[in-house]
Amino acid sequence: MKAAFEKTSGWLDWYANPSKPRFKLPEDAVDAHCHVFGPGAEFPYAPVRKYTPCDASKQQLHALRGHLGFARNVVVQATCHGADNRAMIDALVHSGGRARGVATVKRDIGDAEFEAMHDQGVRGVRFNFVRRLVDFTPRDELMEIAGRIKKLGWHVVIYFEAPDLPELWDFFSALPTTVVVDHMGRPDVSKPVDGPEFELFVRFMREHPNVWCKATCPERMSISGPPALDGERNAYRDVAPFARRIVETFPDRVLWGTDWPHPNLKGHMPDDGLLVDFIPHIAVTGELQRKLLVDNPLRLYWPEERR
Ligand code: 0GY
Repeated sequence: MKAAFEKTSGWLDWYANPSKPRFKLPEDAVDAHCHVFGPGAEFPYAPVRKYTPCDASKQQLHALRGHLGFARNVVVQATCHGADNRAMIDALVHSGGRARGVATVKRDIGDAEFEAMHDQGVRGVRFNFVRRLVDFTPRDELMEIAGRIKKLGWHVVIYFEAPDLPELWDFFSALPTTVVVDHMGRPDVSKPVDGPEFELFVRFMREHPNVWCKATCPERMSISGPPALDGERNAYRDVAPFARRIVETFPDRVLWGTDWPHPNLKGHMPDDGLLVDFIPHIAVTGELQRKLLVDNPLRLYWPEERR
């Protein structure tokens, strides 16, 4: 197993030998937010990018899936590859049907390319509003893309940070598709879970039944951080109330993913086994876990298999 996780050096490397989670994932669980990087020699990084990752290949992603106990992946295009989706699509087409994807596209994309992507397993596009990751894209361009992907039955994934929600609210409200929010809209977890900032996000979901949310990335938001090296596996406690609130309020519109290989992360690299052990702290019943990990992602990404 060790060789499968062997990594390149350079930028803050992903955690090489993740522990085995104690939490046993339900059968057919989906890691609904993860990435591949390169390998750069085969799939070069975008000439204009905000960070350069170390390589993280499809084989390594597939090995991690098995190690943690997931059955499937949703591979999300990362900004370091820009709108060149080849590495992500390569991971889909070599997954034996166990991966679906979310792409980044530009306005000039042709219908034939959209259709080819659909056949390869893409089911959504990602609009990124995080200023440290991307330059500004005009809203009319994004709205035009959203209108086109609606016809394919795809959804829009949005990534933004909590202070920007008021300004983006109207644009998000006008999106004509299912909309999936990355990482709970990046709340500041030093603020109260029932304070005005997170209340606004909860209201946003409540008022928009087409909006889903990934209860992901505690490692990016946590101030308390991972556990000390004392065998304690209850990590990222300060994020749990936020994720738990979303999972319990909107149980049919939440997803979960590892975010492996954790792009652009400063500070510490999470042990993906520990991240999986975070799940029962945010989805505390078997039914909530099953919705979060199996029913919801299958409904969104593999609707043809709906049981
Ligand atoms: C994430 C988070 C980040 C990066 C990206 O596409 C990306 O580069 O998504 C981040 O830096 O917060 O979702 O993986």
